[in-house]
Formats: sequence, structure tokens, C-alpha cells
Amino acid sequence: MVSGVEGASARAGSAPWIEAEGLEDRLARADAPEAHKAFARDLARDGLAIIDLGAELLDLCRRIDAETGHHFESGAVRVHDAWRRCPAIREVATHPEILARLALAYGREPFPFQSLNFHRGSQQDIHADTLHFDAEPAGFMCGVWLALEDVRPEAGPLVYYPGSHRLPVLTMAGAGAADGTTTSANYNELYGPAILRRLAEGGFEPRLAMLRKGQVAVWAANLAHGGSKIVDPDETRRSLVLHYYFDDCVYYTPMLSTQARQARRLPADIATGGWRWPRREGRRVGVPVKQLAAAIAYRLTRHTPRF
Ligand SMILES: O=C(O)CCC(=O)C(=O)O
Repeated sequence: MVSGVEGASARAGSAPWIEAEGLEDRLARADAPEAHKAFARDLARDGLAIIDLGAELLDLCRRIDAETGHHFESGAVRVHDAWRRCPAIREVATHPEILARLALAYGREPFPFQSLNFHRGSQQDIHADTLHFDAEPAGFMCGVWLALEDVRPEAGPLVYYPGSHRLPVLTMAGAGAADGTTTSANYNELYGPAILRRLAEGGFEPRLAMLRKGQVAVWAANLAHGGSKIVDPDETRRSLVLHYYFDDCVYYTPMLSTQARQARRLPADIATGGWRWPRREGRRVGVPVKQLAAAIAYRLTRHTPRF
């Protein structure tokens, strides 16, 4: 177990603790440090919480820069899954302090499945990850964002809308797309305006995540967030995004799912270099052959040294 929550996976109900009734009672019974409990409360309240391990991650930040910098010399904007060749990313992704906080906040064991490195601000449109990655039971996914340098306001900081994780999940159908018609064009035309409309109607205000080097922000799957505008194009904003799922769930891509077909995922497990089978109440569920073949091909073509 990585958490102070003995048997958390076995006992957990069908919702993440941060979304369920009785969080305070659960935290009171959990054998966990006060800082971890405060983290769970922040995440429940705002949908984003900060982990500050002091100087602990600074050396890993330096190593991640050194191990990934070459990608950006050739003009890459973001680098997908550099963890496969970058031991420092794997060390952050499996850092016991991060895993323990996530396990406490969700009541299940987390596993990191994807990484993204950025050299500059992403200027990504406002979205919630629930459109791209969700799970059954719902909500068992989160984003983890590590500042590889101090974030400056002109560099396009991560922006988020505190409290918006409690809004109903916005799907492509909810944004007005007919079932099975999602494309990047109607995503831009429908989803972006729809989420901004909802935020405005609900009175949610944006906040910038002004993190210092080595600080980590964790966001809940349904939190509205994105990359704010870069004011000074010479400014860098080096950062690492990690996506986590949790044990014993079915993993899927809502945006590509239809009423008739759930677009299941076979996520990688950064801790082992293998993948995690989707499960429902402990029993494996199937994944489409196409997904399985893609995972095998990916695994065979990308060498992942073991720890
Ligand atoms: O880092 C950013 O600017 C935004 C990242 C983001 O929105 C995401 O990874 O989902």
C-alpha cells in the first residue's frame, strides 16, 4: 500500500472520496499525515490542490530538463510519453508522496499512465479531462502538473476555474454534437464555447496557477482548466503533466465513445512499463482488439528500461 488508508481499494465505494459523502469522517479514520488530509480537502473544495515538497523535487526537475531538452531544440511544442526514455519522469510519476496523497483523496490506488512535457505555455483551450479520459466508476482520473521552473505571468500559466469540478460532466452530446459525429472541428466549434458558457452561467472565475519550481498541482478530472495566453513569446514555461487513473476501473475515452460503444482504453502503467487491464469490481473486462494491438505495438516499438 502506498497510502495510510489500509485496504482502501477494497473498501472504497463507487465514487472518489473527494466527491463522496462523508469525506471528513473518512479522513478522521485514515491513518495519514495531516498534510495529506489538507490536500484531500483542498482538492474536494477547489478541484485543484498544491503539493509542495520543498526542495525535494528540484533535482528531479533539473534531470527532467536535461533528459528532455533535446526534443524542444528541434521545435517540438509538447512531447508525449517521454517517460519511456526518461527515468526522472518515472521517478516523479511514482513518487511515494504524490501516490499517497492521491490514494487518500480517491480511496483507491493510483497509477500514472501518460506524460506530456511542455517547454512553453500550452495555450490549450479550456476543457475538463472528463471529455478525454474517464473511468467507470466516474471520476477516477486526475491530472498532475509539475513546474520545472518558476511560472511567470507572461509565460501563459495554467489557468483553472475553482469549484467547476462539481458541475455536471459536459459531453460532446451535451455540447450539441450528434451521437458518433465527434471530430476536432466540432470539438472546437461546440465543446469550447459550451464549457465557457457553463462557467459564465455558474459565475466561476478563472485563477492562474502561479507555481514555483518543484511545486505540483493536482486537478480533478472534471475541473475546467487550460493554458492562459502567452504574453511574452520569449518566456519559457517548462512543465510536466502526468495523467493518473486508479485501480479496478474501466478506462475509456468519452469523446470517442458513442451510445452503442464505449471507446475503452488499455492504459500504460508508468511504474512497470506494461499496461493495466480495465476491471469492474476486480474482474477483467474486455478491450477491443484494435486497442490491444495498438498497446502491444506501442510496447514493442518503444523501449522502456525498467527501474
Ligand atoms: O499546461 C497547460 O498549459 C495546460 C495543460 C492541460 O490543460 C492538460 O494537460 O490537460
